[in-house]
Amino acid sequence: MQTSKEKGNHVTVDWRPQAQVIQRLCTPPSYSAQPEDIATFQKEGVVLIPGVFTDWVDRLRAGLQRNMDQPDDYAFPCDSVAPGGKGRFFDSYCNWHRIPEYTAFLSDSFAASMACGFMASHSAQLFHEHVFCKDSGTRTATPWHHDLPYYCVDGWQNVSIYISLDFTPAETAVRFLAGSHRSEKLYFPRHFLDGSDYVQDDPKMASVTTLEDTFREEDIRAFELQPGDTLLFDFRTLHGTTAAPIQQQRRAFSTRWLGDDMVYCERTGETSPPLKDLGVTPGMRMPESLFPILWQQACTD
Ligand SMILES: O=C(O)CCC(=O)C(=O)O
Ligand SMILES: [Fe+2]
Repeated sequence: MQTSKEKGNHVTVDWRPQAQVIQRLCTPPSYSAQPEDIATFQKEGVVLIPGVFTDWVDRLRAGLQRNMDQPDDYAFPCDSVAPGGKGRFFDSYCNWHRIPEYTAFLSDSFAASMACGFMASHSAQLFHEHVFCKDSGTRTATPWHHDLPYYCVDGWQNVSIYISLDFTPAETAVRFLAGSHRSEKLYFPRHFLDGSDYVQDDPKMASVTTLEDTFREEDIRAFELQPGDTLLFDFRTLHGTTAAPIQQQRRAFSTRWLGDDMVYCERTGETSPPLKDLGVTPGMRMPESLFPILWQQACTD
């Protein structure tokens, strides 16, 4: 059996945030979502909000640069270009408390409030951040997958807020299968290095690798992205990319959010992030000491 280490992933520093960092977080500002954007997100499982985080692009690029310059100083760096392949496909996650630009984004941007509104939740709990960089020349496709089966959480009220940090033509941007978040099917997670399925012994899960060819063109949502353009998508929405070569570096900063009904669950195999010893049992909310609730909706009823 191949482990995630052989697939480019490695564990470096402890991912756990210190209590002091959580205590220092401020109450972030509030965001007024357009009802039509929420409706698109609920119906399609993805919505593009142009330019909404343009003001954060320079700071997030600086944070990502730290992450990439010294990858082993941060948790879970991963390189997903196969040996001998061109370019670089880097990702890393669970470093929001170590990289000041990421911490500032969570504390001072309206991301938490935005997440709360789109999830139709009373609260927004931070799961983690996840950054991506494909360098020019990279031909490694992001394999089609959805994020929920990678995670040790389950439920319906969730969202990823994915901020593009570079101009990205639609051809190489992450693309989505509209409506797939409602299918109730779960597919095995896949390694980004080679698209192979994780080894999981769950009879309820299927392999998406054989399905890709059946996706209807009219259901694919692919967007050209400017820096600051932001995609909000459900943890269940299938997404991936083509293998078209990257012409110019394309970076992205994503935060993953849990709404009221999201609870800890145990998967039958490896999860990503590989979070251990959380002190909770299946069905419980994720512990706030590690996954802070950054937004609470004012109670109106
Ligand atoms: O940027 C990419 O190619 C992959 C992004 C992705 O899979 C995610 O944000 O969940
Ligand atoms: Fe993903």
